[in-house]
Amino acid sequence: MSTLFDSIPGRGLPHDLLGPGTAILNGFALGRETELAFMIQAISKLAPFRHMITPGGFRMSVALTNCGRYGWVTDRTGYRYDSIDPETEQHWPGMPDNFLELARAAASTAGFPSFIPDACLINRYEPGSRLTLHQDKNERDFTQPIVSVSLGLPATFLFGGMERSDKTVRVPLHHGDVLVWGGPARLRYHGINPLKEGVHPTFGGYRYNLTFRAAG
Ligand code: MD6
Ligand code: FE
Repeated sequence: MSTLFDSIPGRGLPHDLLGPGTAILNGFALGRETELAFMIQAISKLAPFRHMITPGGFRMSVALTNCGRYGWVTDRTGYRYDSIDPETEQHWPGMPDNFLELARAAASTAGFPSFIPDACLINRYEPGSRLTLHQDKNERDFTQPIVSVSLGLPATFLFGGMERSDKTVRVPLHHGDVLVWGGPARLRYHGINPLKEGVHPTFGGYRYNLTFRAAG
């Protein structure tokens, strides 16, 4: 299918645009938004979106929930993966088949054919929400990539290096884009600039991000 973005330089170049171990699959999740929206809604009824507290005592501007065997959580004691939702004291909702299939297909396309995620962190951004530069390093096995699906409003992703102070490149992420990174890129710093106001036809005034990991 040809899209508006075919004519924009830099879009549609999946591999290594951001360096070794990364792939931007523009529009990879398009066509699945209705089922993805439905599942996010169903998950959030069992495990509501909430603003967690960082170890430093700050309330995150991003609201989050999880599905799968493990969920990423933060509180005053630190960041970790936990099979129990601290708010409901129940297991996280299971990972829907369509989530798993999407993540595996994207990983495979990017050169990681044996990815089996056991955790899916679901971030919800409202205008002004941001994610400061961080590394994803609470997972047990860094040979496994991370698959990140962007839905709803667009955002600017900041992609840095192995040190927090390294310079960053800005990567526009649109609805349906899937970012895969692993290998030499796995521990690069990254973040999301404050979300701009907008309205998306399926996701309204929000951006959702699904990040799939092999955590446990
Ligand atoms: C986001 N993503 O896109 C935040 N982490 O909302 C992440 O922090 C992230 O997109 C690791 C790998 C891919 C990501
Ligand atoms: Fe991250």
